[in-house]
Amino acid sequence: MTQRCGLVAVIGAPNAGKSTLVNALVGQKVAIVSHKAQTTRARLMGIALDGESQMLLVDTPGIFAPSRRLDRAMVKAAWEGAEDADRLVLVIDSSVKLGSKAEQVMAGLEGRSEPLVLVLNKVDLANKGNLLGLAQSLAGRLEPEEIFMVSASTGDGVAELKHHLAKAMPVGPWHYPEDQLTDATDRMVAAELTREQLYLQLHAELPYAAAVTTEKWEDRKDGSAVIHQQILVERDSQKAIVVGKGGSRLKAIGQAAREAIGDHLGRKVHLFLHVKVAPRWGEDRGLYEDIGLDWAD
Ligand SMILES: Nc1nc2c(ncn2[C@@H]2O[C@H](COP(=O)(O)OP(=O)(O)OP(=O)(O)O)[C@@H](O)[C@H]2O)c(=O)[nH]1
Ligand SMILES: [Mg+2]
Repeated sequence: MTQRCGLVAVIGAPNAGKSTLVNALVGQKVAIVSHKAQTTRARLMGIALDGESQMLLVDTPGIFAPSRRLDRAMVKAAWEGAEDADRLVLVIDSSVKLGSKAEQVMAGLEGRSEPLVLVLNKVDLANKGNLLGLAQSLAGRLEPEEIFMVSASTGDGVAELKHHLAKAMPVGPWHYPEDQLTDATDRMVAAELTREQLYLQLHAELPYAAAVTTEKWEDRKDGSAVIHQQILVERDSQKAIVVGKGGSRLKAIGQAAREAIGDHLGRKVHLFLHVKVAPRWGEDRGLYEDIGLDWAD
């Protein structure tokens, strides 16, 4: 059997469904997903197999106009993740009008030499007439090698996309064992799964002001894991919201995160969350490393 292995960069505006698509291609949840824009922060790789091909799928943060240092680091991670990819997959949310953010990403693609695959996502929500119009206008503009209409949520069209990418990968040995699904460590995935709950359970801007790190991890003889995580927020008032009345919100976040981490690890988890006010966590160099981002000047 001739093995193939290559890098596929998944790029697009915030909320287009990049992480959902990476999970669908991998066949298991490796990247966190929420209805809020800018959920993904660091570059994360999902590893998908199809026949003799191993595809290293780089899930990137949605690319947008950066203001904070954290935002700059996210944009940097997104474009660096796309460097030297064997294929660029541009994900467009076909259920909404093309916005300025999608335009920005397309402008950033100009002059790039990597072959482009266009994915019109969320077809389950899209109007069929608009979809064809969108496909036509983007085909003329971007000249992709192929266009796929998919629903990353329902899985519609995902297998066809996967076969196409698999065939496009260069011949070469697999880089990872066949049962490995991501390059992220369990500590990182565990912190991400807790952060996902902040996005799902807290309103408005709060999740953007928060970070999660795994502080301590102990594997017990009985097979369970004892995990201590810190939730960093910028202000006392935010801490009060995360903790909730009588600790109720933090308890709900902890319960859902514990289940998600347990599912990911396939064993029992004891999760301890601690909320800490760190007004300048966004300027803490060490923390960037913890969450998998390079420092941006
Ligand atoms: N109906 C529908 N919803 C989808 C589809 N794909 C993604 N979504 C939803 O769209 C929202 C954003 O999905 P994500 O995968 O987090 O999007 P993203 O592009 O990774 O976003 P950022 O990480 O913020 O850049 C979530 O609520 C998903 O459940 C789809 O095909 N159909
Ligand atoms: Mg994402």
